[in-house]
Amino acid sequence: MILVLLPAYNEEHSLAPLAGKIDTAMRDLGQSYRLIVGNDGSWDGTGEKLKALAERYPIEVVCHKINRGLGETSRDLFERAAEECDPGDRIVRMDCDDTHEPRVIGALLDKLDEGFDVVIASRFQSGGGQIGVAPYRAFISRCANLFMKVFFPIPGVWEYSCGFRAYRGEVVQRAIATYGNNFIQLKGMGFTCTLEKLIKLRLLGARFAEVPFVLRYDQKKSPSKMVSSITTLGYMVMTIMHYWPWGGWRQQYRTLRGQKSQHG
Ligand SMILES: Nc1nc2c(ncn2[C@@H]2O[C@H](COP(=O)(O)OP(=O)(O)O)[C@@H](O)[C@H]2O)c(=O)[nH]1
Ligand SMILES: [Mg+2]
Repeated sequence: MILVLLPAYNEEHSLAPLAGKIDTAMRDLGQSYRLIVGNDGSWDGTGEKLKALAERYPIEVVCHKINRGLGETSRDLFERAAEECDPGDRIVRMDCDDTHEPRVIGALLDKLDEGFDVVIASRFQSGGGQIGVAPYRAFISRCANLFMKVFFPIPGVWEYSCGFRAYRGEVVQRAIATYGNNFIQLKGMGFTCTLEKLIKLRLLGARFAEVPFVLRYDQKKSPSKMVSSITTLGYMVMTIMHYWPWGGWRQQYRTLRGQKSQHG
């Protein structure tokens, strides 16, 4: 079983094409799947669109009446997935804006099967890239990813900011059992949660890999909701929280892992 998590904020135009493409990809792979969509206080036609799509596709909707942001929505989606999945199931998280092509899911799952816990769809692997991204945005994104590579080096990982990833169900369950509400702690910090999940899983000893992926920003049907100021602030706050010498995450969770292994 594959659980596909889709955080959605005003994505009325991309949900139908995306759901159709996910369904085709899953049929091609011979996989059963369920979509869990976080409708985060959308005020366009997202809610009605989801009701109509639920008649054709296996869709569950987690609804926020007011917009709570990507952090809180991701927390709800990952907690729901952890509750619903068996340890051997896989969880895929993608954007809802039709820029993440579902046919990449096959390569993500194949790589998970090689023994990785998290596989990232990466613009920075050979064969990957991006179409339709403005040069300024591409530059900012490259700088942000290099910043993350320097401060949070993870072997095999170059793509930190793209949310299109596959996770082994068991590793997400373990993360939520360990961190509780703090799996995604920086909830009000824009898109920082995408990086925070990687770091928290890294602290648990997860194994990471990437597969090449082309971001199709030329297909984007809604304006970007990325607020670069708050996300940049979030990255800085995260770096401080991680490295803080008196009880920062690195120290705190290293101790926690040590205690767990001592108690078997
Ligand atoms: N639930 C929720 N999802 C959001 C919010 N902001 C953005 N998203 C979703 O998160 C994903 C990433 O946002 P997007 O605008 O595509 O960012 P970009 O691709 O980096 O320009 C999309 O699926 C959005 O619908 C939010 O406030 N709440
Ligand atoms: Mg997007």
